[in-house]
Amino acid sequence: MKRREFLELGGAALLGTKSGARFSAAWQAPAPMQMPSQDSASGRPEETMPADFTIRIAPIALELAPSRFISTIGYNGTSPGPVLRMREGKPVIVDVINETDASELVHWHGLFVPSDVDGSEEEGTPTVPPGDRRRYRFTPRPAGTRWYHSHAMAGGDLHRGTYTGQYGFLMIESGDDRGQYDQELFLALRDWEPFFTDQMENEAAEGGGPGPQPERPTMLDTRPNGLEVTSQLFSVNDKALGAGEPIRIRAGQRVLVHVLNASAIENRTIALPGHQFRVIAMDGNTVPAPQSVEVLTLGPGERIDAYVEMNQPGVWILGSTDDNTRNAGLGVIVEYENQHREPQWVAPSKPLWDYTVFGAKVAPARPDPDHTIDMVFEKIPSGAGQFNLWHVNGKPYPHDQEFVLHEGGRYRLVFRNRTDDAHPVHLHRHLFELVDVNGKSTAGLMKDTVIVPLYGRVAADLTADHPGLSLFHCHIQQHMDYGFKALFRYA
Ligand SMILES: [Cu+2]
Repeated sequence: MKRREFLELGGAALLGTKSGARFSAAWQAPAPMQMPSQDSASGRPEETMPADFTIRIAPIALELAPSRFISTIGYNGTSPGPVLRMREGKPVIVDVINETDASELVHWHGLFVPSDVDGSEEEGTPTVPPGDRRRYRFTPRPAGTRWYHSHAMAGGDLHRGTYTGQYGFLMIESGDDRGQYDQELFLALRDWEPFFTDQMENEAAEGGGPGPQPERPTMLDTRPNGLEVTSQLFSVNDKALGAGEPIRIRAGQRVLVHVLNASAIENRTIALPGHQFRVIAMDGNTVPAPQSVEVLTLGPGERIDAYVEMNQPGVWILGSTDDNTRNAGLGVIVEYENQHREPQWVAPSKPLWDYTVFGAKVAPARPDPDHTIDMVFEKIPSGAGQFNLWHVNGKPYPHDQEFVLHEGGRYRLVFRNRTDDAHPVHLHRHLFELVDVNGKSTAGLMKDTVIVPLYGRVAADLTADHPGLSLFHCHIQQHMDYGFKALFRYA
């Protein structure tokens, strides 16, 4: 779903002019505030119970670049919203206030929480009506880099759901996170002002390269393509490349970066010339074999935690490996102390991403799955002016009684992508363990979202240990809204 028809946005012009905006690493959780609630589960009068966190959903103007404001919806007046820090196992109360004119939902992505607070209407979570508020209580777990975001359907309205600025990092701390680093950075990759297009290009630039394509059909669907969504304006956090303050570092520092692809639209690959990322966790879960790599690829919804050893003094661009995307804003300047020169970009020599290099080197004694669940993804090209449709196993949502889990059972999910696009698929309320990626076996990589390469196949094992409805979907908003989702239920 790549489009190369970029407007002359003036990415180079964005470089060099610096506004006085803060770098966003200093976000803090909002101060608790008091408010009434209809909830009475605690046995205490709710009116006297302050919330631990309050999320106010309201329109904002975001200054992505000097004098370039976009209109969107944010959390607590900003986008990304505040970094929420919760303690694993310590119950929290979160008040969500909806000051928009449409129903909203806040999804806690990567958490094991009950369906009725997970933030998915499909699972039965009540929405927050316009002008109203709702109190959520849950026990945050597991520890790691999670995030929270709107789970509203957008359909043809590109000012809803994950197209807006409604998202933020949610850090769940285990209490023994003894990180050894000098700086901690939160980097969210974003696109803005999405629009419809019927122009398709191949995936190579964003990490969905050709590969073995085990699911490529012998007969390709040649019906005329329909509309999809793209963008020509990007940022890291709330600033386009060059528009915000640089990340300031000193030689010799070790920096912990938390990267989130908060896009509604596309997978991204980023690099920092002269440096490597030592990947220690994916989707917030420690990887068995940390490795140093030149690029990071993340589908919408995915997170990566990595250390960067700052040992190449200079001024660099940390940004998308795709020139058009980077020049249109997807990057941030990294400036070493006492270095004053034009920011440098150097294309990486090995821009390939492979989940399996972080897997266990010795295959563990993994219990065999009790059942295998095949999930075949297909695109229905809809022709001029219509939205493409998406099917799972030849059917639209919700698949009724097709995906039924028995508590305690072990399941192997086999994602078979018979489309010409790489899809970041997400399962709510569970983690799965990658078993096989396009024929490469692996172990020990626990994830909640995984990119299934174009015409590719990924297998992942799941223990059914979180009863309740669980939504499975592609994290590309338009794909989800037009059929690429399914409900898992428990028997
Ligand atoms: Cu998709």
